[in-house]
Amino acid sequence: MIPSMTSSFPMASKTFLLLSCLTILFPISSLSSKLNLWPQPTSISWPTPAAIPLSPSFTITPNFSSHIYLHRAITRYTRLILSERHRPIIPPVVNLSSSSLSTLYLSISDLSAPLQPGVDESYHLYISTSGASLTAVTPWGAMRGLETFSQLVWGHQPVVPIGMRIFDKPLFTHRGLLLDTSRNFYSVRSILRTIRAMSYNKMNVFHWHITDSQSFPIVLPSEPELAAKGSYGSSMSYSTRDVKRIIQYGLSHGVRVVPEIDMPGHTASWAEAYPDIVTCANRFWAPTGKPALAAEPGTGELNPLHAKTYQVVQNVLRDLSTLFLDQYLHAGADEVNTACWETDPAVARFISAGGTHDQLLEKFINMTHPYIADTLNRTAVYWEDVLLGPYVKVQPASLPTESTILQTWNNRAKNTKQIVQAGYRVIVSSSDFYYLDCGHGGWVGNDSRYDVQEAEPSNELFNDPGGNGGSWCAPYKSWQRVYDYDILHNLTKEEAKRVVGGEVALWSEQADETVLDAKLWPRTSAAAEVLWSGNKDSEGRKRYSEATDRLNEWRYRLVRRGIQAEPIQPLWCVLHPGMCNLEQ
Ligand code: CP6
Repeated sequence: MIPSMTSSFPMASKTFLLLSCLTILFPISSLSSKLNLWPQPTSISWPTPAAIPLSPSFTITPNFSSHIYLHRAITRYTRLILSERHRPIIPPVVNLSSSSLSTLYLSISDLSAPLQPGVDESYHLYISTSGASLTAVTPWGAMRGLETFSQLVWGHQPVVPIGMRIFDKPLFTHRGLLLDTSRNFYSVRSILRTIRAMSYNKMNVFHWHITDSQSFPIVLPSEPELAAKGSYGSSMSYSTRDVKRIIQYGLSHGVRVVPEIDMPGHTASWAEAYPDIVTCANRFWAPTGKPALAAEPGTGELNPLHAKTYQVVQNVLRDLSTLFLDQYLHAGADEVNTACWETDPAVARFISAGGTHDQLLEKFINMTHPYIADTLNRTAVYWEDVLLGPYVKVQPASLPTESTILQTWNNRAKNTKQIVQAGYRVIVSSSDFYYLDCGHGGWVGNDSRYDVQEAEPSNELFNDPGGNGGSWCAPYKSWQRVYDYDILHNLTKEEAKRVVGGEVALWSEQADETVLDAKLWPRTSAAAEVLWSGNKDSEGRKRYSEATDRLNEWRYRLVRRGIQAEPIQPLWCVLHPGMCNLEQ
């Protein structure tokens, strides 16, 4: 499973020679005492750079007898630690102790803490000549500490730093990644790999945007027709067994799986099984003169005035809460397109009799939110649109603050502030910084640089039929842009307390598993660090320059761990340390 390091790092031996020379040329202090970790821990001390060989019989010894998920993590990390043989780009120069380290003692005070929002993920790691110890409050904190320990081991004959102490805990409790499995299908294998990569980066929420207008790829026991007719085929849908496997794998990696079934918009795929409850299904609904919401082929929306809609929706939500264990249940509610609703005669009559679009959404939310919150006992997560509009929105009274979390994605100046001031907790996933699918190019209607000779479309929406590429959310979000983003900007300390964290997103109109790893990594690592320990050094300066080298090394480690992360620099930079980093 773990490719040999030479395949991903072909010049390794040459590098080693070169670096050995460099340590002679440069003052030892600037080269010697740094080990690159990602994400950077909150606090780390290593007063005298010294190391100890790792015993080939190294084991991780817990102070408790059984925890199914933590034991899986222990087995996994023991194997990784003994086999990885990481070669730092700048190898630390250390005094090597003659004894060896054979045990990492692991102790946990609250073994029964469930993996849930806000669970304690802190850990304390101390490595000395007399032994190594990892202390955590919960198994999930222990998993974070095991990851850190694995990153501290280096060398062909593996060694570990001694005299090192790390206290670490996350800045934000919600460090997520959204994957859209509706526009294009992703195999279970690629989802598991993504969860594994998330755990390397100490991320803890896999937001699974399961369904959308284009396909309905989850088999639900009470509504099997939705997937039977609405998926891309039986080989492209997730069975109950698949779902359980993904959730169990998440638990073994300290990653919660939050399901999203988007509704009432983004539901054309439901019409394959239930044409009568979906309006304007399978139309490319892009009304001229209006910003077109959800304007993709396969637009479609649940009809809020049809009683059967709520039977189906309740079955779907109930099945979802039975399958998924997490406290959060995401019910979408983004981009409701009023023109699509109005294609239905009953809706048109309601509007011409003086009813409003807001009332239609309110009816839908009032019929579903209490079901999620009171009957199923879940915290409902919705996209910000449901409260802020701009086209359709509900009154705050329909969204109790204690059972609702809102997720931002538009970049209106004050959206996050408005939401927290209204008393809601918020997850930030600004499309200007955190949307990883963006930047494919595509034709941009009135930009002459992209002019084509004939039939230039007048409406830019038609320039990229099918997707969000092109002008929608360009440019490509570089890792630096992701890293730079401050999700708390403009908030007071009090307001900031309601920000539970952030999520990067891979919408998949123009992505599938052939490009998955390179689209996610290492850009998601940039967000992972910001959400774990921030983007500033101890003096409050943004750590761009330092982070560049550290992320470069981290990317090589990800590749060697089987994650096809894209390069951030030419290999030349690895062979010429310091040359690619202007601030060094
Ligand atoms: N699908 C769904 C999408 C988007 C959203 N919801 C989206 C909108 C604009 C951009 C990128 C993605 N493709 N269901 C918005 C939350 Cl730029």
